[in-house]
Amino acid sequence: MPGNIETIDFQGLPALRLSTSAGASAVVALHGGQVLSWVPARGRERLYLSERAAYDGASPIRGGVPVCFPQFSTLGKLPRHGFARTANWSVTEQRTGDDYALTTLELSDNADTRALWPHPFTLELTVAIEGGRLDLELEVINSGHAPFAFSGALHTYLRVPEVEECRLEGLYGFEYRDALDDNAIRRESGDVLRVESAIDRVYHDVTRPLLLREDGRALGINADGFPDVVVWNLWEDGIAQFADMAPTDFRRMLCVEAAAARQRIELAAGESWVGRQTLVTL
Ligand code: TA6
Repeated sequence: MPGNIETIDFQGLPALRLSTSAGASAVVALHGGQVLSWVPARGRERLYLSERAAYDGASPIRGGVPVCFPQFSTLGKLPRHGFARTANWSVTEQRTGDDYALTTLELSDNADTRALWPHPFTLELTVAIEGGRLDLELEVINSGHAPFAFSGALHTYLRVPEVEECRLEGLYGFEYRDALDDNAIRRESGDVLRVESAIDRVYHDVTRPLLLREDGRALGINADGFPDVVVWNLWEDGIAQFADMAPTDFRRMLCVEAAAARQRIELAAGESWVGRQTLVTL
């Protein structure tokens, strides 16, 4: 049976469910162009999605892979993480084959976005599943007549059985900004990063694939185009400020984000940029 893509109602919001003959699946909401679920072939759910997430069609959905654009976090005057994750995207492509399923969603400037950020643009997010892989590709197109600069991320919430038993490998030697310590700039000295308290770091110019080991499994986390990697877990004290997360949810998630956070990316009129994140079960 070839791959399949169906339109579904996910908690009252329109979404696409992608599935393959090998048993992989993903759910992508049109709200925010947000991947909400990914199950690799012969695997289990690999993305965290809060049971307390809001599906009101206006708020950001807590979990999955929010698209942060044209601003990462509070690095500018826009709402935190920009407006793409709360906008309604449209489906422009759906493709399936014997063992894959792919869809592309699009967001272009409109009166609401221009009121916040006066630039014509188009975003295209392509989501593809095949076997044990999830491929995400974000294309940013400057469709205007003037240059613009943006920051952003694929803000991936990985689902883990117990965050304290996770080991993230590959960040050794990279410089990072510690958002929890007055934005101090440090260098990762360990081969393995373990999360045993709150962490909110932007690792700069990460040129190596990462490996998340947990529960006897490994997940490859590769990025292309995005120069930075953000690692975030808000831990026990921090989670109290999030009404859309259960108090113990910090143990079930770890954000490993493909980001352009340190420096904004400049795009000349008519230019486009592509950033990717690939997750692969090993
Ligand atoms: O990517 C990490 C981060 O910037 C944290 O500082 C925290 O703000 C997190 O994103 C979640 O932001 P949100 O606006 O989704 O609550």
